[in-house]
Amino acid sequence: MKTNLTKILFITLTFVLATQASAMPVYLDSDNISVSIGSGTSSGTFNNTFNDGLSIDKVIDAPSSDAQEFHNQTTHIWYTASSVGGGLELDFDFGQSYDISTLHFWNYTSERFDVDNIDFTFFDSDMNLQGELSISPMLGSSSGISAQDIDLDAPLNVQFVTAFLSGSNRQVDFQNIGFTAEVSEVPAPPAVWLFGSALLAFAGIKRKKANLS
Ligand SMILES: [Ca+2]
Ligand SMILES: [Ca+2]
Repeated sequence: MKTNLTKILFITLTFVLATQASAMPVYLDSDNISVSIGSGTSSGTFNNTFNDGLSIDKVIDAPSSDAQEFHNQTTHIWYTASSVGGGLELDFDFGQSYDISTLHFWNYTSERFDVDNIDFTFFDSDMNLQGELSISPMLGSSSGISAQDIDLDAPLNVQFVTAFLSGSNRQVDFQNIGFTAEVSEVPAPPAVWLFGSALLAFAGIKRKKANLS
C-alpha cells in the first residue's frame, strides 16, 4: 500500500510540474504560427513582396526576438497603397491560445518607406474580441535592423491577431512582426483534488480485486 501511495504521489506531482512547465514564454515565428494577407487590405501594389517565389512568410521568418535582419529582397515586405489611408492587413493564426506579453516590430530605416501606424486587434479561438492596440512604431535601426519591443498589457487567450499597417505617404515597408507569449493555461484541477481522485480510483481497484477473489 505504501509503495502504491508513493507512486500516486509521484504521478500527481509530475503532472502538476508538467502543467506548470508548459507555461514558459516562447517566441512565435514561422515555426509555430501562420500569417496571411487579410481581406481588409486596400487596393495597392505588392512591389517586390512575392518575387522569386517568396511568400508573406517573410513577415514571420526572423528566428528570435533579438535577431537582426538586413534589408534585402528576401527579408522584407514592401507594399504601396493606392491612396492615403489605405494599408496592408495581416491575419495571424497562432494555432492555439496564448497570453501575449511582448510585440516585436522590425521597421524600415527611413521615413520615406517605413510603417507609420499599426492597428492590432486580438481575438480568442472563437473570434471574440480580446483587445486592441494602435502603435506608431519607431524607425528601424541601421544597418542591422533590430526589433522594437512593445510590452503589452497581456491580452489573454489570444489565437488570432489582425494587424493593419499603413504609412502617411502610402508606403508600408518593414522586415518582420513577432510575438512573445505563453500558452494560455487551461484551468487545471487543484493537485489536492487530483490526489484525492487517484486515491479513490486506487480504492476502487482494491475493492474490485477483493470481490473477485
Ligand atoms: Ca523578415
Ligand atoms: Ca513613413
